[in-house]
Amino acid sequence: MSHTTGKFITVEGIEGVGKSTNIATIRRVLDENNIEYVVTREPGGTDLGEDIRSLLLDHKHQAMSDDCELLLMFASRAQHLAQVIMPALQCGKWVICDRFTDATYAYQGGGRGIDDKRIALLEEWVHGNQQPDLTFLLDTDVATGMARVHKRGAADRFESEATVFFERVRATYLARAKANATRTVVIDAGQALVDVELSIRQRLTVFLEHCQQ
Ligand code: Z5A
Repeated sequence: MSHTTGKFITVEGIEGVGKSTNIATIRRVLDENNIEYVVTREPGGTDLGEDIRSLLLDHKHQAMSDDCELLLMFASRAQHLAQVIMPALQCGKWVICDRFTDATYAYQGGGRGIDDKRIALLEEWVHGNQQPDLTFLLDTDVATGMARVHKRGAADRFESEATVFFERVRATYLARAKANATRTVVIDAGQALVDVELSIRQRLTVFLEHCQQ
């Protein structure tokens, strides 16, 4: 989102890769650099978006069609952009967002099989060419991610998908990272947490130096 003063950082990956855990590292680095930021997530991030999130994750809605799921993701995103993301960036704050449109390509595109062209239409409608400035894709094998999540307890509607679904999601994320290499940093999230944190810190420091030039 280059016309704004704040920077937009997204964190992506399959479930259990450590997105929430590692957002704490990003926060620490921004705090050390006296940068004001907001932390938010998708689906969600607003009262309305959190209600949409509940619909999306609830097992009650097993019959939800793939198109309905896709449209709800973008409905939540439209509200999030209008109410949280754009106002923050426009007043110079940075935004750290747990998932954004890369997740839609990965889950609704790769996972569910919706054609990328249809997702691109909604992307263009909802946020045009306004893209994250920096994306951390935390990547590890599906078994590792799932084992971490399953320790936590009851699975939601997405977490109950089969391994093959998450294999497709992961492959789509990696393909998108290659196609968007200027903004995407792939981090090996299978490493010990201390090493993941170090990798993120190093890459974010490089990004900060670049922003100050
Ligand atoms: N979704 C979608 O389909 N389309 C879209 O466009 C968007 C989203 C935006 C909700 O997302 C669902 O929405 C998501 C995709 C879909 N469903 N799935 N699956 P979410 O981000 O809220 O849900 P999630 O991916 O399940 O998040 P999560 O379970 O909270 O995972 P996480 O944030 O990546 O992991 P974590 O909570 O930081 O860590 C999990 C555990 O692993 C925790 O105990 C950590 O201490 C541990 N951990 C983390 N890193 C390590 C390392 N390196 N070593 C050992 N242990 C670790």
